[in-house]
Amino acid sequence: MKRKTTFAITALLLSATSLIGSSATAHASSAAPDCASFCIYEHDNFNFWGGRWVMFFPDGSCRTVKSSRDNMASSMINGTNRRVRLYDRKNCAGPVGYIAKPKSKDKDFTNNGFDNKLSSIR
Ligand SMILES: [Ca+2]
Ligand SMILES: [Ca+2]
Repeated sequence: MKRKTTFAITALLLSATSLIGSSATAHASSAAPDCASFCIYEHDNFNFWGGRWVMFFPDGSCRTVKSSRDNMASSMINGTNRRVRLYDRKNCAGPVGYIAKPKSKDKDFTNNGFDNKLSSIR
């Protein structure tokens, strides 16, 4: 009985160690930044050279970017399972300017005609 318990604890410790090991490896090998929710970055390539950025938690309602971050976004990471719509105008008015697919990244909005335009998201 005692031997069984010892074995169980050892197995638990081993699995915990391998979990820590694998997550550390994943972190070290991922050079590109990530975003747990929906993030916009002032610069191309996800804020790689430093700059302003904003994280949103999209839930289907409209979020207007605050004025200090208005018309700023040049790249985005959508870490959510939602399709996020980006608008040039505040309060999600007017046409959708850009649609961010679930679990997608775009390192530059220029080729989408949407660089430095983002004012609200839904
Ligand atoms: Ca705008
Ligand atoms: Ca692009």
